[in-house]
Amino acid sequence: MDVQSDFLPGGALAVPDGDAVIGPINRLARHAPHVVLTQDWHPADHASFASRHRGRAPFETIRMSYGEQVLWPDHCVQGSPGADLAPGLEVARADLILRKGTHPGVDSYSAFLEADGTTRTGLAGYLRERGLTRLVLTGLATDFCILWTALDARKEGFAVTVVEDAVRGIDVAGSVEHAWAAMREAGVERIDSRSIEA
Ligand code: VGL
Ligand code: ZN
Repeated sequence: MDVQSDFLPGGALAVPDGDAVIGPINRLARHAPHVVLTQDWHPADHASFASRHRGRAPFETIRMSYGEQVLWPDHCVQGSPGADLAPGLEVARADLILRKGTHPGVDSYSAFLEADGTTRTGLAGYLRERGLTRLVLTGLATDFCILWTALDARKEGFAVTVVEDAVRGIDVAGSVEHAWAAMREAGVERIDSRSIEA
């Protein structure tokens, strides 16, 4: 999920230690029967950008029509270098690259469902049509994209495992700890990549 330059150290919305996920992800992907990559892919005027809200700063929270929204630095703008998949990420094996967050007025951490709670990305249908039932989630960020995707996947009836050494979090006000608790409660399995690398 979202292993893109803007989320790596030096990027616009750098996740601490974010580049540490690349090695484990590449190793896991070599053994995975199917690989799906996601890309956060915002228009330049995306509503999640603090720069679009007068007097607001990144990491503040505002109310949007669909609920609470954390405001972010401008990041992962469509076609910009920061939106590129990370150099070093082995992408050749991917069956699908899914882009999300493309609607100007709505954020989308989840790869299944946008933050309005109704607009679907089509991923659930894609996975079902291919007969896939078990998801192993890796990438960035634990407390946003991974969390929301894991919870939505559980609601859709998929078995979900998050690989703890192949994810890293942003951590806004304890959000990483909250994310692990919410995922555990939803029946998400948490493992270390070494336990599934044959
Ligand atoms: C994400 C914050 C803003 C993520 C995306 O992919 O976790 N986080 N946009
Ligand atoms: Zn984003």
